[in-house]
Amino acid sequence: MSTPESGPGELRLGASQVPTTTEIPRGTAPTPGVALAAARVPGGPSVPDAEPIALTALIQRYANELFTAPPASVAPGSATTSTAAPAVPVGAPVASAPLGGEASPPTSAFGFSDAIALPTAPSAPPAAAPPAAAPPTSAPTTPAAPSADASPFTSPLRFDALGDLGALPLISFPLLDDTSAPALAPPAATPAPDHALAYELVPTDRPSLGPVTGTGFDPHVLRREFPILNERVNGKRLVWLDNAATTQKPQAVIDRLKYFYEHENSNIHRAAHTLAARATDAYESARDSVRRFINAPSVKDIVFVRGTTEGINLIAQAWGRANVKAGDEIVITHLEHHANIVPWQQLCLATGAVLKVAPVDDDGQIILAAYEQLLGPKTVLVSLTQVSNALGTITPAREMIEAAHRHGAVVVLDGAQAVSHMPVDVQALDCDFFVFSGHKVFAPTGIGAVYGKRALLEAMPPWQGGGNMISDVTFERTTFHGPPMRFEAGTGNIADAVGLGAALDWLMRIGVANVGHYEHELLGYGTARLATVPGLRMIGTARDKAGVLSFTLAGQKTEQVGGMLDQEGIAVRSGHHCAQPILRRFGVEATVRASLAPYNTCDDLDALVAALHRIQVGR
Ligand code: C6P
Repeated sequence: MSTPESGPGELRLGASQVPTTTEIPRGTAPTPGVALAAARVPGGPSVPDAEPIALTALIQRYANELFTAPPASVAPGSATTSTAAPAVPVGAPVASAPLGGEASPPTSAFGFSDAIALPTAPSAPPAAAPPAAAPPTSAPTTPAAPSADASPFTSPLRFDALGDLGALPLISFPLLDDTSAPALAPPAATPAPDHALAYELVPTDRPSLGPVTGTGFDPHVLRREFPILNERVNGKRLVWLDNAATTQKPQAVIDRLKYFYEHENSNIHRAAHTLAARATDAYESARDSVRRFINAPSVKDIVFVRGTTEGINLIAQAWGRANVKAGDEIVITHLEHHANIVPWQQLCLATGAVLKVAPVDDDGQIILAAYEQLLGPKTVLVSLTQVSNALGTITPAREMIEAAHRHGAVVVLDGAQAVSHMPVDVQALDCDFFVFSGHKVFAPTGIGAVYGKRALLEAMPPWQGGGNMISDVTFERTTFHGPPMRFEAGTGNIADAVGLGAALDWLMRIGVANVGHYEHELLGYGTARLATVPGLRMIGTARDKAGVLSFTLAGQKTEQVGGMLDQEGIAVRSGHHCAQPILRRFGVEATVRASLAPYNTCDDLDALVAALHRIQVGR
């Protein structure tokens, strides 16, 4: 295909120019283990907010007593491997060191408790938790025998006591730097299903496609973990090809949510009772799953948000407002989802900065030379997608980040469409921020994460104010926690964060690289089969693509095609995919988009192609 060297588009959005719409010219060329129930002072005073200094002194005194007290008892059989830290049963409430001769209430293994304000303390720890039902596991054949107290889903991580809290080290405790954390032990009660084993040696049903077996992966086995795939829609087998919009959830995630609500549900970081400790452990354990999934250096670098949209808005508001000024330049690409356009436009409008757009060629690939020409001394930020949701293009993110860094710009990587298709290593990519949504990677909706380099996060002001993110509030002033809590104001989506952790653990067990290899085969198969449909135009023909087959059908409206496919039980998305600029780059307002996940098979694509043939011949 031809590759026009069209010039870069440029949006000038000075504060005085406030367009209601933005036009981009067509063809322009995207102490370990110590449970800090210390804050709870048996019989202690309730402390009014207006006395922060007295409160600080009080807490510091009790905290000091706590940390000179003997460590909590070591639970036999604990999964904890550290010799430095007293072991705590996974997910179980932690018996804290006695204060004043009385046992403190159970506290999260992560050391969160802000029970200071409670006027009285129980004279003994609460009764043991009711016996937990045998927890569900993602592998029905796996024995599951948790102890009554131990959530099978939490990991024995620890929070540092009184680390670098700064102003008021009383209530919550900084996340351990993972390099010093005890090695993670898999939850003893739920050995991971051995996907590699399960998927070995299963012959593909399309041998001509190449060896699916070579990936050690069988989609037919994987499908059994997704109950929704047994649904019938309009009397037909459900063919779910709308994965770029949202992925389906494996049994492991469904079970994890159920377990949370049946055994752990509580608010987190802020109570002295057993369920708060369980919920806090589950939530913080999920944060560590995110860290491992994207290879971030520390859990301190992971902020939970609602999803990619909220994550990018967080960066635009918190980092952007503090660092972008009139005349600065922000570079995005023509491939971006609206979530990676609009927040930057808003920032430009507020600050007088200028938005620039890196062009793509006729295959939907970034024109690197044109991108590099956009970079200069005024470039303060580059924000790009790793995979286009509308075309499937995989951008040369590493190269683009490197180029941006040569000009001193900060780089945001939108990983929404990447995380389910390819391994992500934020340290190898060297992006400054990375954002993704859980629901696109087999986790629930309403939860996602922002990774940020530590120095950037620490220098950023909070973007929302409220509970959970403060270390002290008076009517005169407020001091904030460090990251990540500084950016998690209010009660978050606790259960779904736990579900996200379960989804990522599940995917890591399968191996994202295995998924990527398999989907690559599937994409090639689908592309070839779709080419047989009369009047079909593929939109997005990049050399490197992931997961997306976007097309138009001559003589058919995309929404009608979507409706007709639905009649056949086939779910695709038709429309502009919240990426209008890139579709207009190809002269269309909408496409039909089939998007892939590892549970899709050649049969799914055959069903799609057969239905499209029928549509085109009017049957
Ligand atoms: N794309 C799609 O059907 P949220 O909605 O916050 O989870 O994700 C926003 C987003 C950001 N970037 C990219 C590349 C995306 O694909 C999306 C979401 C969905 O393509 C819903 S519009």
